[in-house]
Amino acid sequence: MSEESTHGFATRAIHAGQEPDAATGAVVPPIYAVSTFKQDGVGGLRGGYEYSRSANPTRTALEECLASIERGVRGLAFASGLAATDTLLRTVCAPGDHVIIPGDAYGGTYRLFARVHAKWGLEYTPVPLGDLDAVRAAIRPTTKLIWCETPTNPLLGIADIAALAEIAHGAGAKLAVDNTFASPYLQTPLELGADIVMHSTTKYLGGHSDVVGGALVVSDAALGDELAYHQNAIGGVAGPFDSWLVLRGIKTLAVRMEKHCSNAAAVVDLLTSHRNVTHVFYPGLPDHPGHDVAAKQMRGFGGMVSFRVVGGESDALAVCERAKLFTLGESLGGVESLIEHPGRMTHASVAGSELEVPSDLVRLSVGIEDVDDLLADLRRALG
Ligand code: P1T
Repeated sequence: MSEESTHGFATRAIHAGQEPDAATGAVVPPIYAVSTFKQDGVGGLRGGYEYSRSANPTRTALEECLASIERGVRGLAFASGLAATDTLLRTVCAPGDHVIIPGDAYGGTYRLFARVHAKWGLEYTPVPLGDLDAVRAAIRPTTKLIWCETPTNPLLGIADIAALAEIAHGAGAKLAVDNTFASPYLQTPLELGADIVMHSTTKYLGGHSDVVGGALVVSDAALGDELAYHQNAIGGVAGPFDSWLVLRGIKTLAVRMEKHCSNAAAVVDLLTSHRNVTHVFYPGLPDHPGHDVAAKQMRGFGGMVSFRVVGGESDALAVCERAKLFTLGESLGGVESLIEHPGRMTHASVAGSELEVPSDLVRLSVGIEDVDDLLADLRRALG
């Protein structure tokens, strides 16, 4: 075991892949804003770099850090979360194959399966992944992948990663986990038996709402090579500036997640006792159906909270519009708190599908501001 792999999470987040620059001693990896690298004679590469779609030193630093914090052997950084998912699907699936997808998931992920890959012959079945019998029943001889999001976006559903890995492997399939909501600080799916972890690094890993990016991390080197081949062949790579921003964000992930979790717990306390709120979705609540599994596989319950309001869709929209400190906007996982209406915003693309979300639902990304200010803003918004 390398010295680095025995280090704690925060140490790896700050140092993995980030030795001081050999030439200058720069403590932070420089932004290599360059497309091509001088060769010392044909094929004479210095340090393996040839062309920045194939590899770029700033991206390599991020990819090594991602592998370390997710406890994998290979990390790959993409231009967005959806670019990462697309590359994964094109690597492990072919026309005629079948994928099990969650009954609740990010709308754009569903759209990628239903409107893009379905056209190319990839079949999919939405299944509530908390129901393991339903997952077993949905397996077909052609099932190549179980695609899992836990916690789910936006209903904070929980799936048992270890149990799903066992089902997938028993069927000769792979388990991929979208770990965006939890972040590797709270959950490391590869250690629970998953084959692939995917991130929208736009969210907690970047952490400051200033970059769009994606990642894949795997525990099997051969699968890592296949994904890297497709990453280069398809081309949806993270650029050097974006890689640098995500790498900088990761350095503070541990302290940010602690505050996201404690602020979210206070917000959940307020919401559960508020007369205008009919239901609160948060895996930290003891009566959440996935609470025990979440407590087993997560090291905290995260900063995402959803709730339903008494007055239906019009009230949900009004709450979103009255909030001030909670900024009305899509995305999540940044230091600033966000509020949104999934039915009309992030999940508009699942309207009319099995994944449709309730119209009276409001989703919060609880940021790391002073909690009293957040609670006052929510009280005012709820009326
Ligand atoms: O936006 P992008 O970086 O391509 O990532 C897509 C994605 C994948 N998985 C999850 C769980 C996500 O939440 C997202 C993006 N989600 C939003 C933009 C949102 O507001 O929910």
